[in-house]
Amino acid sequence: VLWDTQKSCHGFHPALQRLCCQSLSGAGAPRWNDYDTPEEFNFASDVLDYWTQMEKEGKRGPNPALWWVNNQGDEVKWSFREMTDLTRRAANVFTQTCGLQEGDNLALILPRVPEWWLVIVGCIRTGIVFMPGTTQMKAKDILYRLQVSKAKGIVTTDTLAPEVDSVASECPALKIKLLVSDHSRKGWLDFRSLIQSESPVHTCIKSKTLDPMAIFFTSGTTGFPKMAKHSHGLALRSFFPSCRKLLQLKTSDVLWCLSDTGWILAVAGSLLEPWTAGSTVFAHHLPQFDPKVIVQTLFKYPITQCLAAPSVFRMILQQNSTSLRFPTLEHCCTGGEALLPEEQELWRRQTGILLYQAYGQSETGTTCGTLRGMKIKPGSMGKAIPPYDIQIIDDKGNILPPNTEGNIGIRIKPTRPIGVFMYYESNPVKTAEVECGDFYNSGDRATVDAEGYFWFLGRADDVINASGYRIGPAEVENALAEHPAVAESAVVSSPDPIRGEVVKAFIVLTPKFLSHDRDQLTKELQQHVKSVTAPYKYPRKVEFVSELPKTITGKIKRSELRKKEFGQM
Ligand code: BCO
Repeated sequence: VLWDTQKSCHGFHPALQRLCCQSLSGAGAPRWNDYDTPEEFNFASDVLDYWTQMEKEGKRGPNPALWWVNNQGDEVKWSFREMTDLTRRAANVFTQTCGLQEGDNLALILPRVPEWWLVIVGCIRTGIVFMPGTTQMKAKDILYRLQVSKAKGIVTTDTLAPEVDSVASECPALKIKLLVSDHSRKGWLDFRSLIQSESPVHTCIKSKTLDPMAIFFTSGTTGFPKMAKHSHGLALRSFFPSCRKLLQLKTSDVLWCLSDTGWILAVAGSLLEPWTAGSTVFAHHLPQFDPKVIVQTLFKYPITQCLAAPSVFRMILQQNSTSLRFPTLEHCCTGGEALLPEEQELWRRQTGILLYQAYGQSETGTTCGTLRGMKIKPGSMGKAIPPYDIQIIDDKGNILPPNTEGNIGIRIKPTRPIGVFMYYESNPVKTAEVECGDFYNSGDRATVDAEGYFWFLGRADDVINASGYRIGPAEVENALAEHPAVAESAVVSSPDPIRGEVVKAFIVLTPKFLSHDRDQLTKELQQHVKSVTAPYKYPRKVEFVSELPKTITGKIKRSELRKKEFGQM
């Protein structure tokens, strides 16, 4: 069932109206085709404003579109009508006040504050390409992003505004700085007061489905993060019946997605998926992650669905809470890193709720999953979600038989499916590198069984997946290299019972530091990495070595170190 509270497709452009009507025309009638792509699609006008219309017509219940709380007792509840009003104002702030235009890039570095939703939908209304980033970023990370994307604008809070100001002179394209704060700051526009004063009248652009909508930065083995550019098709994909089967959200559902606001999982789980279904998005703004507060929140609020990385569920289980029988929670879904069968079983025993796995990347959104109600095979990330054709491929793009280890490939030829990224912005070389025959090569290793269930094995390259964060070793090695104690370093993944994997640094010390206390030095180097780059990348394990394993050409053999960590040597 596409909509659960009504049977009208009123408000959609003709292409979608046709598709919706097909899906609603009763049993036996052709279902909405996962493979049919309307030429035009815009999430703001076709989805958000649709629910506003439903609210006006009394065809949607009184539950809010956004329910936001923080740990100081503040609460925001916005209906879809208010979301439409506020996001139209945001659109006017961007185009009228700031002079930004369709196709311009806007960096969005906000914690979980209500304005995060206003900025994203405001961008979608205007065709401005939003680029979310984690608030853990430091000046250097921000500088890189602003320079490589030639962003015309940035939206952030007063915590990060000084970091932005410290690098802004090196970013000639940056014209607009918008501050989300109760205070003002010189050189910055006050987003909150502009929202109040701007007009709520705005005409949404008629975006083509394949026009650009967002850029997500994603780490690789070498160099700095790449810019995976997505079209409006990413939002349309949440609309596909196949995709909606993953969570099977209803308008009465309250979905809490705990992913950091810098990642694609947050855009999908805290915005696209729930609002496509007309559900309530729940958000709790915590300055620091605290599993105790997560448990209290699941008891206190009528949350029906929860979406988070496996590390979050592990940390909740570690709490030794007297009870994890949450009164309203019905469905849990996890993705972003591997999950062990015993963890899934423990969650079921403690909560009485199954933990469903999904799989995706910044390049692809959710591509694979155990759909709600589908048989769970513990440890498996489920089956391909149409229209994605996922196969296990070799390095030439040949499809491998079941139960054979290979790369996870998503078919992109002859047709690139909706939802897969367009390309790495300004990087045709990297874009070409991930094309492998008819497939996009994810770089993740897995097998598929005879029933089509996928089993994740690990990365094919040196990328580290620590508690759901994708970390490039070079990013950490570069940060370490800035410290005078480090002659050279090699950064690899290491197993961890809570975070799945953590960053481990093998360090060769400079002669001056050889006699220093190792524990003290470890702490100092960890603190150093936290201070020069986003702290989630810091090496939680450090080992001092006299030399690093190298090839005859002098290249560090990270794979050798990694294998040792995982007991494979
Ligand atoms: O553990 P430590 O205390 O030593 O260090 C932590 C933080 O305390 C610290 N930190 C954070 N902000 C800081 C700071 N230090 C200095 N200044 C700041 N501003 O740095 C360390 C950060 O590590 P963390 O974020 O992993 O730690 P935390 O707080 O324990 O959080 C745990 C998780 C599980 C909540 C967190 O790791 C997380 O959110 N993981 C999930 C990430 C995610 O959403 N991934 C999905 C990506 S999208 C995708 O995969 C595609 C799927 C379709």
